[in-house]
Amino acid sequence: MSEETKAFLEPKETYDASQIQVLEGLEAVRLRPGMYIGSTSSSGLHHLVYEIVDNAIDEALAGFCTHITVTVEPGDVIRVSDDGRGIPVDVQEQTGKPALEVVYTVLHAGGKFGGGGYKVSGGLHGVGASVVNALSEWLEVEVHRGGNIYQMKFSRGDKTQDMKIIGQTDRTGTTVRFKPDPEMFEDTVYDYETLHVRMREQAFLNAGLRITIADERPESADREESERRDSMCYEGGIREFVSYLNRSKQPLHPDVIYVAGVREDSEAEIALQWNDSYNEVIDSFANNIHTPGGGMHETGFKTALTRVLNAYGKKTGVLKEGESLSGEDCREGMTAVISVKLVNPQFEGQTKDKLGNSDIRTLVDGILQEKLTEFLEENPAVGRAIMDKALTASRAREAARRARESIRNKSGLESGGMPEKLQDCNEKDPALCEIYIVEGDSAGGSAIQGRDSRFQAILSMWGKMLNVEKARADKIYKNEKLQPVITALGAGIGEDFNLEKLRYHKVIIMADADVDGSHIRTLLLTFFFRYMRPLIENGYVYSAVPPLYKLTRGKQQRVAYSDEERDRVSAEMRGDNPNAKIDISRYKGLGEMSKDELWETTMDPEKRTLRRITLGDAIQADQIFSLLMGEEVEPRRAWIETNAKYVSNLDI
Ligand code: 28F
Repeated sequence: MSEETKAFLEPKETYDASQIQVLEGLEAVRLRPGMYIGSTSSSGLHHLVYEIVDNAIDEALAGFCTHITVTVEPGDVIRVSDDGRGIPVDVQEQTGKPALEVVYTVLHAGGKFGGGGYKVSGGLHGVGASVVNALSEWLEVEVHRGGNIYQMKFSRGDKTQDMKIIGQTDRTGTTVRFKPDPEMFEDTVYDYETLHVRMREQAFLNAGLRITIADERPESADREESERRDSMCYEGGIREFVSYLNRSKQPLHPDVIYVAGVREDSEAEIALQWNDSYNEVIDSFANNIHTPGGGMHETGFKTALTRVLNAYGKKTGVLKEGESLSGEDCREGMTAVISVKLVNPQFEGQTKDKLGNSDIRTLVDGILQEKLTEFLEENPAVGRAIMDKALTASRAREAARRARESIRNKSGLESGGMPEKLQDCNEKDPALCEIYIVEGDSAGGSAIQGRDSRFQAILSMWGKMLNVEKARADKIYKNEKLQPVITALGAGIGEDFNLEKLRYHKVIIMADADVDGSHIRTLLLTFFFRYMRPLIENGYVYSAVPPLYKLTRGKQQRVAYSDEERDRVSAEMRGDNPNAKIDISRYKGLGEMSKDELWETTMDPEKRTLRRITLGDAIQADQIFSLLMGEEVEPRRAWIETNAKYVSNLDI
């Protein structure tokens, strides 16, 4: 052991008060992991990676790191590497320990220490490296700094190897490897696509930073792919983010509009572009943290946008005396990314995904007011295109209002007049009622016979559904396929949507696990997302999970919902008799299940699995939908190609 290493090891022998505190700190993480990473489900598992990457990004924000690499190694071990300055290794006066050790063992002592970066706190974010350490079966960190390579190891948060020098180097940077603790997580398998989406988002938000992600796991039964690798670097930052979000749409003006500004310790940047679709997409971030709940930055953006466009319309004479555009008119077909950086972000709401700092509203409003006005004056052709879009939107909204009114009046007259395709339940209390929206008449038939009619209603849907993307709101309200859904749910639509009138507190989509099934699911989710969003936000939408396999041994029958379960159940049924013949058949669709099978496997509240649809699922469906229905051929072809593999996997 070198003298230098010895010097580092020296103080740790003293078991002082601060060390006791450290132990208590990480113990708390293992006792209540959800408090620190949200959950111990797959989302929490992925969160571990984001925590480590966040630290590397802070080093990039401070101006010292240009490349971050995230690798999924065999066995779902994660390796994250950066080319920053390397975490400091000198012994700290207060603790008597190397800074590196403190970063990995003291709660809330992550890399959030100013130094040019922004303090990121609140919500689940920035809880730091020590939380990842506490929740890892093992973790090792290697720092290249000052010519030396330092290494340190831990297990479940406890140090298993003191920091030592293991070699020499001519570069600087930090590398962390960890294996999430299977004792702490329900599932320890990483999903490459989930990590990819997140890393791409971070690359867009940090212009010029390169993030590489690689999958080194061998291919598995569930995953055909191995050795995937994606390297992302966007010099244009959020401008390119907007182009990316609009990739399957027709833009109404060639260049993405970009405005930015700074005030005191806060800064904001906004990129936006209109396309010929009817929906608005606003993705907002505070300190690189996604805020799907919106908040002050979005409010400032919306108010200023409406004000600027109205003023511009008046000034150019496009808007006549007494005419005005609503906020929604202005945002129809608009895709925007708002990214703000501030010192003390307040994340509010139940899911802590809403920014509460009101001075940010003023900042965003001010920047947009000044810079967008200027932009429109300098780019009259773009201004004209935006005004045309907003005016058409305004007229269509008026037509939709009239159509909606006629729906409202009708349902008032034929009070309770329910659609023909609805087999309602007897119970009337919405909290106790469920509605299954079933694809196909034969599946619908089995569901009607198999259900518990006391509280389960069935609505069959069949045939090709309306293309929600291309249709205007007024057409959607009158559409014959969607009308029964609207009427059966009873809560109205769009601006009229009223959760209190909802007739069922479980809206369950039951569709096959094939291409047609996923098509109908995507359509319905997109429809709910765009026109009944509170339904999803309040957790009322579910997906039924029908089994994939039927296993038969003599008179004994079981079902399995995944390949893994099929193998497990088959082994169980075989028991000690290795020669037993087990017949395994694959369910081709809901339609081929008997009413009893359907009830037992998919509808009986005692036995079934329901998957609650999250806003994230719906946003994804909405994106896939735009891609499938949009004008652009190339992204659509790419999606079908990628998913064809998935589909053929399913059909084996
Ligand atoms: C793979 C994950 O965690 N990278 C990091 C740094 C660099 C510094 C730092 C981090 C200083 C005293 C806490 C270096 N030189 N990648 C990473 N790179 N943290 S985390 O400082 C942390 C504080 O204790 C760093 C000078 N200043 C800061």
